[in-house]
Amino acid sequence: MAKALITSALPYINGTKHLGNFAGSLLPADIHARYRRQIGDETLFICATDEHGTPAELAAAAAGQPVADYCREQHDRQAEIYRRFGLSFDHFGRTSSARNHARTQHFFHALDARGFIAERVLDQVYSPADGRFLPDRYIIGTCPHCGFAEARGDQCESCTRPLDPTDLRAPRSALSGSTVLEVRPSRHLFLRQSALADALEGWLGTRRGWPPLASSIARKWLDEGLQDRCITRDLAWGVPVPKPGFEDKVFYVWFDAPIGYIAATEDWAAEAPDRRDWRGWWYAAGNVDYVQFLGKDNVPFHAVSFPATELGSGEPWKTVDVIKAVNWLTYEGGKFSTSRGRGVFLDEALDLLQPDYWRWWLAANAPENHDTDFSFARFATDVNNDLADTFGNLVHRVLSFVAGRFGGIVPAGGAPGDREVRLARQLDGHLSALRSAQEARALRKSANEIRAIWRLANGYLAEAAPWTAIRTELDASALATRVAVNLVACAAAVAWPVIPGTAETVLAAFGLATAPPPLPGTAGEALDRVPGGTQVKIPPVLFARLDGEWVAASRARFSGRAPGAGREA
Ligand code: B3M
Ligand code: ZN
Repeated sequence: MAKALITSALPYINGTKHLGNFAGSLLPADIHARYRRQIGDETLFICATDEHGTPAELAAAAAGQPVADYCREQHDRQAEIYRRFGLSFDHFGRTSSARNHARTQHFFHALDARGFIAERVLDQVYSPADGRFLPDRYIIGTCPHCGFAEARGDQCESCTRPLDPTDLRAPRSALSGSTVLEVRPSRHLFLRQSALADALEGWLGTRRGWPPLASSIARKWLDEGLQDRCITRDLAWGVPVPKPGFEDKVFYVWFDAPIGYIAATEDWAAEAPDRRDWRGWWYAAGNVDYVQFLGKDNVPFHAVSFPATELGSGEPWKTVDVIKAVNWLTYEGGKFSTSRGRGVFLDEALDLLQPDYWRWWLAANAPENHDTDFSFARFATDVNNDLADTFGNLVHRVLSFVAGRFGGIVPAGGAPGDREVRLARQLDGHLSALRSAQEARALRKSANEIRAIWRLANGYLAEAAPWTAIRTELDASALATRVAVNLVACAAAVAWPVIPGTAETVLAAFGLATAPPPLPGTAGEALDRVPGGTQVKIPPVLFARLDGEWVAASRARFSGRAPGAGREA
């Protein structure tokens, strides 16, 4: 039996995430983790909030809170939202944890001891009024391109052009507003990635099964020649650099964040005595299949920088086997924007509809091969077709028929004939196609096969028409009803990784409440799960239809606010 280690990119701490963040890593990772549990693999699904760096400091300052308090509060808020969305983390940790500090410093020492750390002096902007160096985005001024007065030293939010702090006109400190800024030298530490290029090249050559999006980005970085990377920052909030002369510096957030995958596993292990073996997942770990889920902008850090940290340590750390990367989800023809409040944020999504509506749509339309646009109109059409008319209607028709005509007891009797043989053959085909799609972490294909099974069930029901047969041939009606009931159970079990809450409600109607529900291997198995004599309940309506009015109202509600008037962070 394989061990499946699954991580989602760590959501940054500064505020509630939007549907785009959810579709990019959290949801695909959860679906895969659920699938692996469903087929019986020993599965560990790890995530955490990514808490260090400048944006956390800035967001805390904007909220008027000490950064540690801000992060604790935001972590709890995100954890609650992910719980409500049904994300089945084994552990949802924090990169600010003591174990991540220790693990990050450990990697640094190991890299330093092997000569992969170099010291260099950089010129940086210093603010005497603030008594500190200012990172690029702590410097605000007028954009030389578009005249936007609130442009940040790394990028202009209005025209989106990347900037250097020295490009800004009338620059000032984002903290104190002081316009007295100096350039001063500051000592920093670099990870000598250039010296690890051959090791990385060899390592990448042994990876298999990456989607082209991930492997092409990784290749491009290696082919362009690896640059040494500055891994320290002049900030107060972060992992302290354990080296004399660097007491006032912390590690760069992208150095400690991926190490957080390991440290969050250590935190998980510390929670219960039967989990002490975190090393079995991460250190000299044989037989572990490690898959990372992330958006395309995070690929370089996972395909190059983090492996450089791991390989450079000289220790047998588990490196990623497959990076599943996806493109962007866009919103009504444009970008989601956290700062402008454009798009649907996860707390708002849950206020509108229960999570399985979102989970289904975002999986069935996953931005795998290209960017994908979310629009309320498309969302409503798909929800109505797939969830309300195909799945919801199937469940309701079958179960209310059992209640109305058989007193809520699945009827026995009747022998399978040609129609059932044909059904079983088609169901076998879809079950094995679904497995291959799930094995390949192909979200759209998996959703297509799930939908195909729902349609197959509806087709069988329409053809076998137990409500007609019941007038003349009771046995035929009993058979068709029992087969249809089993198709409903199968329809729910195959959909469980994507719409877990709804699937569990349906399975509970037959008293099949075990989570995870096993994935039927064959049609024979699937059609034999609910025997005659089983008592069934009718679940409440599973999915409501969304009408044009709902679409118009939702679109208006989420069209965004003016820049600056955004939600916190
Ligand atoms: N926090 C994702 C982001 O904010 C970043 C992922 C870290 S994964 C180690 O873009
Ligand atoms: Zn501009």
